[in-house]
Amino acid sequence: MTENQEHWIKDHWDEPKGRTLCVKIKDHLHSVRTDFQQIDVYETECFGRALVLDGVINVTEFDEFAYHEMIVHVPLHTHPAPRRVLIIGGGDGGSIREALKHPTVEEVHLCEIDREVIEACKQYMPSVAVGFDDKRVSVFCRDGAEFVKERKGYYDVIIVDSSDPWGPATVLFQQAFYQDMAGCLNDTGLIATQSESMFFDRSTIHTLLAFGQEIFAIGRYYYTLVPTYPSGTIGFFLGSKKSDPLQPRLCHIEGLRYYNTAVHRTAFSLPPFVMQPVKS
Ligand code: SPD
Repeated sequence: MTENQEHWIKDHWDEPKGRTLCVKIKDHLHSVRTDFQQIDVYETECFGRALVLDGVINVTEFDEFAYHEMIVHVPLHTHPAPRRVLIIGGGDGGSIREALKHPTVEEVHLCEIDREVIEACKQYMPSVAVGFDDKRVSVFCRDGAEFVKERKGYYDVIIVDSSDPWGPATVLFQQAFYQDMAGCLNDTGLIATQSESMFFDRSTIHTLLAFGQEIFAIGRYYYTLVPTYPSGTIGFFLGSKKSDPLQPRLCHIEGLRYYNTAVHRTAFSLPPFVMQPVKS
């Protein structure tokens, strides 16, 4: 690495804390500065293409399935018959792709603040940006925190497929936003939100669980394994008004690579350290 620094992606998320994850670059395919963030797409040496937002790896072709299948199929198999789904963030399209696999789903609304993320992924990551042309999908390039204030009682499932809690995503990790999402769901609705790593971000997880469990009848953290995120794992908060995420519907979707019913149940079994107090 030392001989050729500029040919490595050096993930910025954990760098201030003295750790990072490096991925060797073959080619820099795309670079654009938008009103919201810096967007880059790289061809990497061993993980296929990578979408990098403000210096942070958000998606690689190698392991995105492990993230998108778990952020989508866990809530959609928890709900008895999901019809209306809202995805906040998720401009790469991976969560749309997975949501459309559910036969009960009639509407998928994507609320992505940065249109350029969608455009970059349509052009450079076509295996992820699947489904934008499906007639069930509507795209809103808006601020998700504002969007959820407007649609009371409409959705069965809301998925917050966000980047890390800084820049445009900061507001998506706040209590007021969770309160507004609860208002945007119908009486049996539920949410799943990107909620960071149990190794590196336990105080964020504890905060989200504390207010999430006040707002929702059931609130739990579950996790997946993503080698190209710092610490190799990332998790989600699942907040539900009624359905118990530990009692999923059986999975009848063909061709999934990470999610199945056993993985769904196991993902909620946390090692004891996760809920232990964080030493400052
Ligand atoms: N530390 C990186 C976390 C990135 C989470 N966002 C992924 C978006 C994939 N649709």
